[in-house]
Order: sequence, then C-alpha cells, then structure tokens
Amino acid sequence: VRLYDHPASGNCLKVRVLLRQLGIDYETVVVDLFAGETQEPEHLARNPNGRVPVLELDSGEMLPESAAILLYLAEGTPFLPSGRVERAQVHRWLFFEQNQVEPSVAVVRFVLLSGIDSPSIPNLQRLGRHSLETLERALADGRAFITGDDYTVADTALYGYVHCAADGGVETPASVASWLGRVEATPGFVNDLAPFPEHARR
Ligand SMILES: N[C@@H](CCC(=O)N[C@@H](CS)C(=O)NCC(=O)O)C(=O)O
Repeated sequence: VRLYDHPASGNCLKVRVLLRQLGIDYETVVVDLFAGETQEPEHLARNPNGRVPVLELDSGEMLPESAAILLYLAEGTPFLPSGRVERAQVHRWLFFEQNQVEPSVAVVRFVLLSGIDSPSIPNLQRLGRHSLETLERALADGRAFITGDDYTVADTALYGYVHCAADGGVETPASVASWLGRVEATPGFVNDLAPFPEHARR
C-alpha cells in the first residue's frame, strides 16, 4: 500500500503506527499541507476533502479518513474485535475522537504551532480539557486500554492527538498519561511524529 502522508500530522501518525504494528510494507508520499499541496487538483483527485492521510490500496482505490483506514487495516487482527458489542465500543471511541478530541486538541495544537493569533484559542483549550477529562473518567475503573483489557484501534486513534495535547496548551490528567504509556509499550509501537516545519509559521 501507499500512504499519502505528512510527518507532523497526528492523523497520519495513527496510520503509520498501525501499519508498523501490523508489519505491513508501505510506501509514503509526503503531501506538504503547509505548502498547499493538499488542495492541489492532484491530491483532490485522491481525496475530495483535500486532506491527509489517504491510503492507496494495492488495487489503486483511495481510502481517506484516518478512522476508516485504521478499521480497514485492522480487520481480522486482534486490534479490532469481532463481537458486535466489543466492535461497537471501538467505533464509539473512534467517533468520539473525531467529534471531540480532533476538533479541539488537534486544532488548537495546529493554531499554536503555526503561530496563528486566534480568539478561539481559550475555547478550543476548554473543549480539549473536557475531552481529556472524559477519557480520565472512562479510565477511572483501572482498565488498561480505552475499551477494556486489550489494545485496539480506538487506542491508536486517540493516541494520535492526546499524546501531544500539551502542544496546544491542554494538560493531560495523570490517568490519561499512564494510559499513553501503556499504548507506547504495545509491541511494535513507534511514535515518529515530526515537529512542525519552519514554513508552517504564519
Ligand atoms: N478527519 C480526517 C482529518 C484529516 C485532516 O484534518 N488532515 C489534515 C492534516 S492533520 C490536513 O490534511 N490538512 C490539510 C488541509 O486541510 O489542506 C482524518 O481523520 O483523517
């Protein structure tokens, strides 16, 4: 497979982490989102939404959206349970990540690391704290991973931006920090998130 990727993107990191953990050979093509390459016709033909990650399957079919890519790759592996309820719990946290974590924690990280002076920063940080407090409450029963005893793609997805929440000025509760450590200790886990490049600064 081929991954249209950016090294500083948490959404792309999720996919790179899982590809490595599954031992899948892949090739990366960096699409420089800070140079506007995601909005060029060539990339819009891969993803009408003009974003990365996009996974190009061996058939040539394009699959955008990090959560869809994780689910596709994890099918039939221990990272995606087959039971109806167990799988629904994975979906539930994937939706939460996209609805609440990504629009707050990831967006405020982007704003601060790009040097954008936005009046929405305090509100994004408040929403970010709220989503990390949700994780804290979910982990309060001592579970090892977000859906229970086993590491799943729900953890991979949440890790993408939760681990770098401090970049956006959002503090991480202690139980969430411990969970991050357990995710990082899963076999084959490598976090290769790159810093924002110099040309990201506005
Ligand atoms: N919901 C999407 C979000 C993807 C996304 O926001 N990608 C950003 C980088 S992290 C991007 O490509 N931005 C470039 C642009 O908007 O032009 C996913 O989970 O894959």
